[in-house]
Amino acid sequence: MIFNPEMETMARGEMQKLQLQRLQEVVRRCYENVPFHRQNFDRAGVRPEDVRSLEDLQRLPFMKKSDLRENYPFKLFAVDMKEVVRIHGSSGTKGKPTVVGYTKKDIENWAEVVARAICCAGGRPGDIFHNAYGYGLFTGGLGLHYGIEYLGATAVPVSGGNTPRQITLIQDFQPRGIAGTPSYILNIVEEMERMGLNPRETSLEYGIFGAEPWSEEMRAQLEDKMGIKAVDIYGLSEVIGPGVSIECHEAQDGLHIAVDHFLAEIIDPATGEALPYGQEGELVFTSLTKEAFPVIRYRTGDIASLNPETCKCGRTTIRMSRIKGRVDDMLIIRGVNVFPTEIESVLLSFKQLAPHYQVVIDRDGALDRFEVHCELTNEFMRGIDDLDNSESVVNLLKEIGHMMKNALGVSVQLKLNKPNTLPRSEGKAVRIVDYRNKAGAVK
Ligand code: DLL
Repeated sequence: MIFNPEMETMARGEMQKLQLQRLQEVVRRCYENVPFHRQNFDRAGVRPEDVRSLEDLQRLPFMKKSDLRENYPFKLFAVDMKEVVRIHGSSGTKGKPTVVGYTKKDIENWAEVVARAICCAGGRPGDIFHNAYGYGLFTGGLGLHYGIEYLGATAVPVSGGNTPRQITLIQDFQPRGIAGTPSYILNIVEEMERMGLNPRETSLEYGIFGAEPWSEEMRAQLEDKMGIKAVDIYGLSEVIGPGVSIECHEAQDGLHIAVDHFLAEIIDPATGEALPYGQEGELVFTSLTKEAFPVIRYRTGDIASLNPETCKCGRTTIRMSRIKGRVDDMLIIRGVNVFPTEIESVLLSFKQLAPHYQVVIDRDGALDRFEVHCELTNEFMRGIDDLDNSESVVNLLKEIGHMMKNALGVSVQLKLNKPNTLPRSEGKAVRIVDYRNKAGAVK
């Protein structure tokens, strides 16, 4: 089911006309109402009337996360505070949180794009929907929640954590759909297995997973263990929250962007130059309809590429690839660029390993030392008393090391741990632990 066929299947030329009209309006509103934007435009020597075509977008200056911090909390809002009905933000692990605001209309648009997203994933009105995203300042919980209601489905607002209760509610309420971070959903699956339940035997048919990078191999494991279709949902609070883009259950091949609300570009992160379709680079978004907190050319820090081809599901919307990782999370191991998702792809192709891992970085004299910590499965551990002196462990280490070297182009130090030793997440998983600057620091 396509929730909003008019927007989701509009001919490309028509959509571009609508985008241009909305772009011109948002640029004018930003220039007139937000001193930051006016100064940013003036510095770049452009004025709102210079935007005459979609290509002119490239003349406009970028916005970065630091602009949000410098204008904390409300200085980037483009409407009077009386019109702001909700605030969300990021957790702010690196200093002040970043804060975003919504008008009534923004909340309605957001609910609509999330309703579209749920349909894209295979959901429909009347579904019972288990929402395991955290409720609070984080956009995941409330973002999904309003979309579920807008669709005419039933929201179960369980939030993250208290895993045994989640399992009871799944058994008792019989939901068709579930949402959460892939790492937390795996946690639920593991707990079910520990309780002697078969996660394939629930009522669940589809899962909407995102808010953190994850790999095709992780999808295969989740689909197999749960007997569901798993799709990738993307979004960020600065742009709106979840629902900026999502895969369709028919193709599971790229995430459909809600292009009537969000204009995407890919740029070279080093030079800021726009890159053509198909080429990988940093995703940049311009919000076309947001009232309280519009963004113009916001640099997300996320690495992806764009694909303009019409999808087999019938949607004409531009699709983005799965996020490879964040620019900040790219590891440079002896000169080779490596994203944690690439490490994940290799680890999850070994059935002897559980789908949990962390990359630990430390200083070794003048050099950085990278260690990939992973966990063995209970099945593999049966019959092994001493991890350090087991021939099958030594052989497995060799095999993984070999495959890592082939896939990444560099060898990494591997550390195999006993089952259930690495930390489990209730929200976004911590994949990189960086001890180089501070003891115990987490990236
Ligand atoms: O994570 C919004 C969200 C909630 C998306 C629920 C999907 C589902 P923030 O907390 O602002 O917002 O974090 C945004 O998370 O810039 C990406 O780096 C990362 N991210 C979000 N979705 C994905 C995804 C929410 N599907 C940041 N794949 C973004 C990879 C993702 N990374």
